[in-house]
Amino acid sequence: MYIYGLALKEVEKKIDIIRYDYEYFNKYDSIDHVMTRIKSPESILNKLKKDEMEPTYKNLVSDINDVAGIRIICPLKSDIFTIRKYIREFNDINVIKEKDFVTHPKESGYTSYHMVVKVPVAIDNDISMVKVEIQIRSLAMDFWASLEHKIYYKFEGDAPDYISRDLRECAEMVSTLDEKMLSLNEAIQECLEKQEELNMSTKTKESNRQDQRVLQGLD
Ligand code: 0O2
Repeated sequence: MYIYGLALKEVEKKIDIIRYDYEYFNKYDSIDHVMTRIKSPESILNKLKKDEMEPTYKNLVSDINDVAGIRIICPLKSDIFTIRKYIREFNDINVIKEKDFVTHPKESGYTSYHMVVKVPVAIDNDISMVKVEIQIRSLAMDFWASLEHKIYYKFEGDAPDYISRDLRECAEMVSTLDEKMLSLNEAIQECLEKQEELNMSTKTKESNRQDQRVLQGLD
């Protein structure tokens, strides 16, 4: 678990770089917050059992991709793909698997972008490549997934059909909300650009007027 903890720290450093770089050049913070977790021993054993694997360290390393997990929560849906692009560009991050549940939501309604990466971790003069699962989602997606995880996801009984149907309906509402916020953001950006152009042209007119007054010897 110590090694997975170190791997998480490596990925967190990269996320900090993405955040700093994007904010510096775009004056916009594409990350709302980041959460990390190490999978609990119970959860690891359950997953191995589900996958019909013996509970050995070797199977843990080979079968379980999300012992170390990091979740990046972005303000807008479009930020997810910006962050994915950055992650793919790091030379020392090896992306081994990607699942796009944003474009193709799960049957449950779950949406999120998953990446399994390998990062180099230095231990006792040795470098090991350690797996970390990165989940990238918007604030709205996270709202749905966190609540659904609490109230239903791990429910193993026979839930009445209407519960999963209602949860799927909620996921659709969340998706509509995400699209609406995206288009509102674009509209706001357009307004700001127009305002900026207007300010610039007013400033130019004013400075031309001043130049003319200087030329005419009025100032
Ligand atoms: P927890 O408690 O969050 O850790 P893989 O072996 O990587 O190919 P795997 O592990 O079966 O595939 O998983 P997948 O489909 O990539 O999704 C794994 C994680 O995504 C889950 O981890 C959840 O965190 C999240 N997830 C997937 N489906 C749902 C869903 O329907 N609802 C919610 N709320 N989360 C979901 P764990 O280990 O199951 O749970």
